[in-house]
Amino acid sequence: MANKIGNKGQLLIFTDIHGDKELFDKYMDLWEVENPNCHICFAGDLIHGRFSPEKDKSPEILDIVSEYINYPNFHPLLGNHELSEIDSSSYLHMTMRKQRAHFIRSISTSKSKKELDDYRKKYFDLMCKFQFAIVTENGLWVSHIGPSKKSYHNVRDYLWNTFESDDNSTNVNDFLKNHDLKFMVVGHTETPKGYEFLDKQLIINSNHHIKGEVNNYYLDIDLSKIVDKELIKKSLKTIT
Ligand SMILES: [Mn+2]
Repeated sequence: MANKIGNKGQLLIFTDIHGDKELFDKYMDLWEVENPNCHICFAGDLIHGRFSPEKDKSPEILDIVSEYINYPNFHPLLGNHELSEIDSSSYLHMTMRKQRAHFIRSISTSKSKKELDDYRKKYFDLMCKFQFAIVTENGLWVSHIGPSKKSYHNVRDYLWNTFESDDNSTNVNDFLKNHDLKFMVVGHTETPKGYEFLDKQLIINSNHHIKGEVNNYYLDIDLSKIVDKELIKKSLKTIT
């Protein structure tokens, strides 16, 4: 369910790429692939372009992810968009029918008709390997969405809560306390600035377009330091 990361080196965190290959490439360039102490995490929603269909490069992104999926310092996490593709029993699978149909179209745009089924299976199997969360030895939890006010019965329910409809600061604090953790980083929710601190939770948007402005935030965290709000604030960076 959650990958564990030690207290050496650095952790890069990005969220909600949504098929933007240009941005994905820029973020990948920041990663030292062969350095086992340089970890990279994509915290959900790599796929399903939100903007124009012709700009959706989800299959090309997954092709690159498949090259690194077995690297111990590469951590793609499930978002609601990946979950809608791989969990046919989930509510997301039904409600995100349009995005799923679009995903098939984007595969058929980049692959030949003959290869379509093979690639659909390849991407399905690949996304099944994505974890729900990562936990670091210095006390950080990273997932696509935080715990919900509603009780959750299984980890799948974890991907339901949204910032807009559910002030969950009590739940976040309880969750962190119960699991002996210090801070939480999530994506999913678009925030006006491109990031938002809610007590011990940071929401970041690494593919952020609002009113013509672009503020793409990510984190570059020193894993040897104690995690607190100050460290997270210092670790917040932006790319244009
Ligand atoms: Mn999401």
